Amino acid sequence: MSGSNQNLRFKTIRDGVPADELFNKEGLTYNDFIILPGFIDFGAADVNISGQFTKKVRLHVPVVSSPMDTITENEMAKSMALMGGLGILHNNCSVARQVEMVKSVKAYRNGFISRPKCVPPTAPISEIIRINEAKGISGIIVTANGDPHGKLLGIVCSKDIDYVKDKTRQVAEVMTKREVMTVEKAPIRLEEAMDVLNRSRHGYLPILNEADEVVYLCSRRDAVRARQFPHSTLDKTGRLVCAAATSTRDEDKQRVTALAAAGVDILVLDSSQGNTVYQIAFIKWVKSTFPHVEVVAGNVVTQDQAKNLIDAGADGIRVGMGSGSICITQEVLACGRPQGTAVYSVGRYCASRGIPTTADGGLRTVGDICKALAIGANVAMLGGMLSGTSETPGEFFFRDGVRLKVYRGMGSLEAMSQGKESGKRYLSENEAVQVAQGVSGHVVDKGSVLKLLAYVAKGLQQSAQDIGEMSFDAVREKMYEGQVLFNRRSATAQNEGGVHSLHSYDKKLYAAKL
Ligand code: CPR
Repeated sequence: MSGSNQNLRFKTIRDGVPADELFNKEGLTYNDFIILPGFIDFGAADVNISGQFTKKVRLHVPVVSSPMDTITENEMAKSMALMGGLGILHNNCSVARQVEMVKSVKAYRNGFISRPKCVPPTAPISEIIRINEAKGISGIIVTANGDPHGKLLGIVCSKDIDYVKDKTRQVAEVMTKREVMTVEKAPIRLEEAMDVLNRSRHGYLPILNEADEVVYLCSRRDAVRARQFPHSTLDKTGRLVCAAATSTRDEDKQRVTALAAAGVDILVLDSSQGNTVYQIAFIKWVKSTFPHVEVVAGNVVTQDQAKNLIDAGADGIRVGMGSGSICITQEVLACGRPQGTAVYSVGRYCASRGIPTTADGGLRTVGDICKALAIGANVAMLGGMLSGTSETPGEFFFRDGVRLKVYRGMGSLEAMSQGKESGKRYLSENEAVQVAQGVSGHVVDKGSVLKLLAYVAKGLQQSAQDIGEMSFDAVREKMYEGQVLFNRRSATAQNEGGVHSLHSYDKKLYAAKL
């Protein structure tokens, strides 16, 4: 439809300014400008909002949760990846704790289980109970030699053994036999296998070779998750993609080695000023030691900073210094950059090098995310917007009848005193005087992040539609061509853009039937 309307889409009367004119004069942030609408000849549902986070990983919903200890632990990381975004596990904790979180994300949803738990037919029922309890697995396959890739004889599920009193009996006596099981032959695509499971009433689907030996196993639990969340961010084997933060000191090499062994896919180097010798050396070390692990480097706010990190091998660049809602960096250190200008400037440079950019910090509304994506970011990183959701770490509490949670900056004295990792982000972990770069505060209960992200995704679709493009990749392409135009907003225009002139009102952001 849109192809036939090219001349209607082309702006011949240019009554706004292109991005380079807007940002090259002064430091602006999201509230300072507005995007002018374009021509619509398609539905909002047709808009593809996906965005590249690293060279290899593309997100269906271009949003990641920040590696902060009040935002992203395993619960948040799972929910974000299920919804098609990504959560970055924070590192203000021991290596063991962060590894445990990575394992929990990677184990949450399996595609093909390549080494399924398995017993020989002579194993006693007590062995099944032991595996069930230790691994939380309800069905265990039985092969002739007890090898995960041996000839399939049957499967034992909890229901087969619940009522058997004598737990020394052999599994061969109680298993569901191969002849009555639903199986599929390899090769089969993951979606097909999940489809068979969704239609069958069985808990597991073994995929066999011609000799009836097990190649993979698929589980119903995973098929249900695949159906509920069709756009999840998955690795090649159908597991959730997992990203984790790290600092860049020598001792962090041990952390990274453990994270890589646990299956981490992406490392996010967490520093408020990433243009350092430490970070450059660390990127080179990770890329040569674990070439399959991608590295998002930062934070930076200038093209020159980004160049050094890209030259060192970064697969993605994180942009933002001093724009976070809990941040006092610009006040204390007088260093940073207004976030709109930072995103535009660094985004433009990174695009010329084929490296995706993440706009990190200062995003308060869906509109801010749209603006970040329209002026050069491929993905948005959220802290404050996700704070107070059920999936964030920490407990809710009541104050004056309001349900609240803690949200704090990683350079707040509270975060730095809890773990020395957070001090490293601000290069001050061993100092006698620690200078706070952020605060700790309280935010209201925002409900589940699953609903919030669905709302963000819908909002992004409608925004791109108003701009007149069917994807944010297209919005950026047109923005660089000067075909997306902007206006600077005066303080009164900003006021006009918000709710005004009412005696009182309720600000409800969305209604979600999920
Ligand atoms: P908001 O989404 O809350 O505006 O910003 C979150 C971002 O703020 C984080 O992703 C991180 O880059 C940054 N940040 C976190 N703690 C900070 C402190 Cl103490 N100081 C400055 N920036 C901070």
